[in-house]
Amino acid sequence: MGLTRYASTKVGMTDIFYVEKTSPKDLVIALAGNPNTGKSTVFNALTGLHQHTGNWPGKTVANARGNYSHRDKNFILVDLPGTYSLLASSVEEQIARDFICFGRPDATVVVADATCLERNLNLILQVIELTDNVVVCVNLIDEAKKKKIEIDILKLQLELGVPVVGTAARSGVGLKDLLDAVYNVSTGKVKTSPKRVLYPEDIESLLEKVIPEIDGYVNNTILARWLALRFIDGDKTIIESIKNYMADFDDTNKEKAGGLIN
Ligand SMILES: Nc1nc2c(ncn2[C@@H]2O[C@H](COP(=O)(O)OP(=O)(O)O)[C@@H](O)[C@H]2O)c(=O)[nH]1
Ligand SMILES: [Mg+2]
Repeated sequence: MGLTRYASTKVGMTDIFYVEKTSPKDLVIALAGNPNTGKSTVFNALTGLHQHTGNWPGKTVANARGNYSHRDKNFILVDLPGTYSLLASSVEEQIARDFICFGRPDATVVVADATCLERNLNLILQVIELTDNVVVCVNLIDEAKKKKIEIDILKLQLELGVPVVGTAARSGVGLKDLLDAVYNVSTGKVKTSPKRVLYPEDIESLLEKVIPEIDGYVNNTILARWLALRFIDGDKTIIESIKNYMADFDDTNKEKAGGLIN
């Protein structure tokens, strides 16, 4: 029966992903990015005074959530810890990964630094590997301009297959376009076609064997591929997260998943 219950409601998730909504129609947006890309600046510009901060449950990592409205919708923005990757090698990376993976936000915005885009692409590609609903916010375009760096936003959008918006968040430039892009992706008005990394043949053929083992329990082919990649990678933290966050993943399945890793 897979994870239908989990996927269609948020029942069964532990506190860490609990996002309080004022209406079931509220949309949850995750804000990811490398440290110092302007994530908090974007967060503050969009949510203003409508925010609250604390720690992630059980962790000493800061957690900020806030609300904003755009057109006919209310959005809840969750500021994830700044990370360079989602490979869960630190508690920050694990929170960011698990929120995107198991918290199932309606869209994820990846804030990137226009002055060193290449370094930021690592995280962007990892997020795209995990979910379709991604908007890339290339921030600090004012700084890039000063350094004579020009970003071809449309080309980047074509290459990635998800909407890309250029912003200078500190001065509010491009935020309206960002709001529109987030609205369109999270409401499904715009369908993305993310370009996913294709791995060497030996890995792809392993994936073909592992994915069907997982498919029955994960009602989402992207997630199945991503989980299979983690299993092949030998990532044991993902087993812990599955046990914690996938309510319908019963003991037999957990053992099976554990077996795949060994
Ligand atoms: N010039 C410029 N500075 C920015 C912009 N966005 C953020 N900053 C500055 O970059 C620094 C890091 O921003 P912050 O929002 O704290 O980054 P975070 O670590 O990703 O949350 C701060 O000094 C911001 O004022 C921008 O678009 N242009
Ligand atoms: Mg910050």
